[in-house]
Amino acid sequence: VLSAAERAAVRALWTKLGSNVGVYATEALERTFLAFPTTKTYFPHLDLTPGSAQVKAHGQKVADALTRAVAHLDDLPTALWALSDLHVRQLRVDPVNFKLLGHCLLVTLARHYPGDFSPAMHASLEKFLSHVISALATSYG
Ligand code: ZNH
Repeated sequence: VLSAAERAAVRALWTKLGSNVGVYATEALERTFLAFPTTKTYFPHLDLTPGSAQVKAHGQKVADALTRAVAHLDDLPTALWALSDLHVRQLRVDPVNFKLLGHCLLVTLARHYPGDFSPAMHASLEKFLSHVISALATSYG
């Protein structure tokens, strides 16, 4: 569970991100595909070249899911249940991949918000992302 201070830090950063969450989620996806090429195997039907409109559209979906998670810090498993079911049963994503995307999200945010990225903010985001990841992996049982 995130402490009150950790929640406040995540919410504050999200407020600052505003409408740019999709931009950073897209950068995180591009970094994931480049740094961890095996992740690309889940998207054979998409154009994954840098600047691809399809990656941008997918980045926006991931961003919207993360924003929903920030709005439901008290009950991530419920908020992300349907998405977990989709990833586990239909998409069959190996959960190790969630950590790779989470890592690239952190790198992306640290790069764009260096002034906000105190050790406490870093720790808060690590905790938030690990909770999102375990909520997404819930359906693996
Ligand atoms: Zn995922 C899809 C989110 C991770 C793979 N995703 C998706 C979506 C969303 C998401 C929202 C959409 C859905 C619908 O449409 O309904 N993801 C997410 C998140 C995360 C993720 C939040 C974390 C954080 N994924 C992931 C990973 C992978 C994936 C890691 C691998 C690698 N997804 C996926 C796929 C899909 C998705 C394959 C489908 C796409 C299309 O479009 O086809």
